Amino acid sequence: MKLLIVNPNTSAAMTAGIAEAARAVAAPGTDIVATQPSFGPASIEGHFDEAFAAAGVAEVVHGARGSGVAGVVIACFGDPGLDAAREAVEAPVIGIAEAAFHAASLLATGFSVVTTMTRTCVIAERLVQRYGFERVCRGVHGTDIPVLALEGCSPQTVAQIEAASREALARDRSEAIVLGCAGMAPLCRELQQRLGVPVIDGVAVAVKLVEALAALGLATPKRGDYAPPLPKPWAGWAAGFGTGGAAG
Ligand code: 2AL
Repeated sequence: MKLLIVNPNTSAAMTAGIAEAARAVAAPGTDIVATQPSFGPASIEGHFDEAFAAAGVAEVVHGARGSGVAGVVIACFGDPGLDAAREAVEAPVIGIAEAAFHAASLLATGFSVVTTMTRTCVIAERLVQRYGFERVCRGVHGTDIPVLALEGCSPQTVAQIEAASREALARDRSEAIVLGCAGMAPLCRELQQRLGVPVIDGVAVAVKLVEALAALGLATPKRGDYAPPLPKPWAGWAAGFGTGGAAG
C-alpha cells in the first residue's frame, strides 16, 4: 500500500528525516511517499506559521486525490490541516500528535510531552484538550530548541532533550515521553535507550496506525462532518483548490 507522509513545513531535510523514520517502521510492501507543501515556513513554531502550514497540507492532500494513496500522515506536532485533509480524501488521515497521545495512553497512566520552543507548548496543550487526553497528559515541556536545530542534530541537542525528558518524568510523575516534534523522530530509539521508559515518536506510531486502518478497510466517513468541500467560487492564488468556478 502507498502511504502519503506530509511534512507541513518546507524543510526538505526534515522531510527526508521523516521519510527515513517512516520507512524504518513500515511493513514490507508499504510504499512511503514523503512530501512537503510548495509554500510556507521552513519550520512551524507558532500560530502564524501553523496557519500557512495547514493550507500547505490542504494543498498536498488535494493534489494526492485519485493517486491511490491508502493512508495519510500529517507529520507536524500541531496536526495542522487534519480536518481539512479528512474532507479532501477518503483514505484514513492521522496526525502525529493524536497518534502519539493515543499510543502513550495505551502504555502508561501518565505521559509528558517534550517539545521544541516553549511558545509551541500552547499548541500541544490545546490538542491535548481537543483530543480528550487531559487525564493522561501530565505536562507539556518546551526546550527552546528551534525546530531547524533538529536537522543534523548535535550531541548537545540530544543531551538537552534527554535532560528535559528526565526532568519531565520526575516533575510530572509520568512514565512515558511523547516527542513533540516530527524533527525529533530520528532521535527516538536513542532517547528510549537512554531514558529506560517508552519514548513515543508520532511519525512511527501514525505510520503503523494508518497502515492498520487501511489494512482493515477502514476509511474516513464521507456522509457527514468529513464530507467533501462544497462547490463554490474560489479566488486568488487558491482558486485551483475549489470546485464551482472562479470567484466573481
Ligand atoms: C513542529 C513539527 O513537528 N514540525 C515543525 O516544523 N514544528 N513542532 C513543534 N512543536 O515545533
